[in-house]
Amino acid sequence: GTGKFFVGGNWKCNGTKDSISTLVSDLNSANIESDVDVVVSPPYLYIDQVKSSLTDRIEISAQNCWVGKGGAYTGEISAEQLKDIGCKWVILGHSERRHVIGENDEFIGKKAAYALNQDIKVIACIGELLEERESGKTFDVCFKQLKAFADSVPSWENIVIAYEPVWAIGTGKVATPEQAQEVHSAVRDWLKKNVSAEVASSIRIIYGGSVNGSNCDELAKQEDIDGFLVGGASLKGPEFAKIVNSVT
Ligand code: G2H
Repeated sequence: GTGKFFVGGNWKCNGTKDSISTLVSDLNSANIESDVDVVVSPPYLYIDQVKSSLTDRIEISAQNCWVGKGGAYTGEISAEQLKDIGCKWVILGHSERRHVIGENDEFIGKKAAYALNQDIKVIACIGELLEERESGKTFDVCFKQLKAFADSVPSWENIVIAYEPVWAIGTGKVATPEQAQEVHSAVRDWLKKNVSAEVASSIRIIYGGSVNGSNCDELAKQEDIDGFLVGGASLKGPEFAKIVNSVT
């Protein structure tokens, strides 16, 4: 890829005030290469704590947001509120929200459009289930998910695409560098045909799914892998820093 290397840490529903304070101080003291964008995504409740203690070198993302303007939506958090608290990014379409919570393509596309309109940048996740891969549907599924974003977003300028094969998430079964590269390259090709050559060549396509300190270097060497979205391994400061520094 051509964009700046991008590494996100998705903390998911993990952490306490104490464990997050330790993680933040590990991140603050880590040596981070200059040529990489780094973002961490704490649970909503801890964003303010992280924002007030973490180095500005690392930006903050939410893991979700409401689909429109805030109001009578019990339990939800709006893009306006994320912006208010200094959060620059939001992860949308993560497989856990698609497959555990039940969000569909259209709803996720609307969320992306609304967040972008509020100046929140989007980490747009796509990826196939194991049975979809095994029945040869990987590209169909990823392209359908991409199309839902394409149909609703005003521009791709503030979007990073995360390819996260569901069978590789939290399972320890990382995609091989070749498997990831194959999909990343197909995604870029889809964007070229369906959006524009400019977007296809400039957008960052990052890989997620059991990335760790031992497999990051091989993955990072692939031509179309522009960074990572890291779950489990992002909860350990030194290991996350190693992944951030796998920029080639
Ligand atoms: C994929 C990834 C981070 P993990 O969900 O988004 O998690 O690295 O734990 O597989």
